[in-house]
Amino acid sequence: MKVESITLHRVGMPLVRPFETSFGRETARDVLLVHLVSDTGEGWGECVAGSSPSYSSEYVDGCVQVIEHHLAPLLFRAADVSAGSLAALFTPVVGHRMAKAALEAAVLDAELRASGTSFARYLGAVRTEVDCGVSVGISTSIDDLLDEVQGYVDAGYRRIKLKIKPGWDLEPVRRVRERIGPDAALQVDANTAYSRRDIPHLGELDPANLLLIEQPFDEEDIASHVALAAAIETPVCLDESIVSVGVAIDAIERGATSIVNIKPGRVGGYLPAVAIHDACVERGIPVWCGGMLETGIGRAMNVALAALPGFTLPGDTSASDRYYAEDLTEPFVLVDGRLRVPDGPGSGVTVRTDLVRAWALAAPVLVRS
Ligand code: SMG
Ligand code: MG
Repeated sequence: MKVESITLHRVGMPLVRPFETSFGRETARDVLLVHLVSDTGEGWGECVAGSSPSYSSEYVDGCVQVIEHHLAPLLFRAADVSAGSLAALFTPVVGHRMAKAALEAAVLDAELRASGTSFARYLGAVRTEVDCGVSVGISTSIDDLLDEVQGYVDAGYRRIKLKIKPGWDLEPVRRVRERIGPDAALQVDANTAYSRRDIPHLGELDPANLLLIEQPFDEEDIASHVALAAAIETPVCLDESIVSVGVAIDAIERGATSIVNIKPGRVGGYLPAVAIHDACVERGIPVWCGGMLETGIGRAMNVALAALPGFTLPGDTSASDRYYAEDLTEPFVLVDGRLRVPDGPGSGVTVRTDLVRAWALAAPVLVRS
């Protein structure tokens, strides 16, 4: 395809309840959307970067800059753009994977809509619905946490993930385990809040019989994760550290991670995500699909990815109403703890441009060749 224009929309999505992690508290999702128009049609992509560089070094203002001034010009200059050609096309820009992933999603959506193919079919999905988990933020009290968890259990979620940080770990985990019973799937996510000297403390989570502990240490500190994995029974799962297939293979071969969280936005797109999936399957490493509070646009694509064969654990692919009273597309609804994989062309969902306009945080930025 020949890319004709890219419009960047910045939308403020009110959250149904605040979401708190070890690095901060969000009450709204400041989301960047990419609308791409080409000679064969149009496509939408969603950027997972946050409004500040706290989960990752990338953030929304930076993504707008790098897309407008560095990545979009590469797309306009190319005579023929396809999703498969983007890795090579984008090599002049180092890093900025979340910005690249947002463009890749829009290119893929346009390309697949034009050919009448769904994301699921294109990526290699083997399921028509996926098991869903839910990520539960740090709460104001253990009683409030137990109420929130009970609500998700009642809604049918097949796995609970608790956000933890120093001072909010052993006791909340013990109480939730007591509440949901010994067989319910439970895991924790520290978002890099601990350091190597906390290894004995994290070992005290072992009696909770968790599915995994996600990213306790700094994203660049693979060695401490190797030490942790050797010291505790709970499987260690990397999230922030896994930015490429090369890092994934390195972390697996060094014993830092025995399960991998795959987030397309963090690794530069759906094609790199599939490459990591394939590398994990080859090495017998289970994967699951992470979440970044996506609107229906990113959620549709994540659900398609989560239908690949190596995604054997429930992902953070919750229903729309986990975060949003109204979604930017038709809502994703949990049925028996699962979401249906969209099967229409492209992402298979329709963007509600009235809401994109109504919730705009800034004037759209139109970039053209
Ligand atoms: O989409 O349900 C979701 C979010 C799941 O916990 C979640 N994501 O580290 O895995 C993670 C966090 C990062 C999001 S904070 C912006
Ligand atoms: Mg995580």
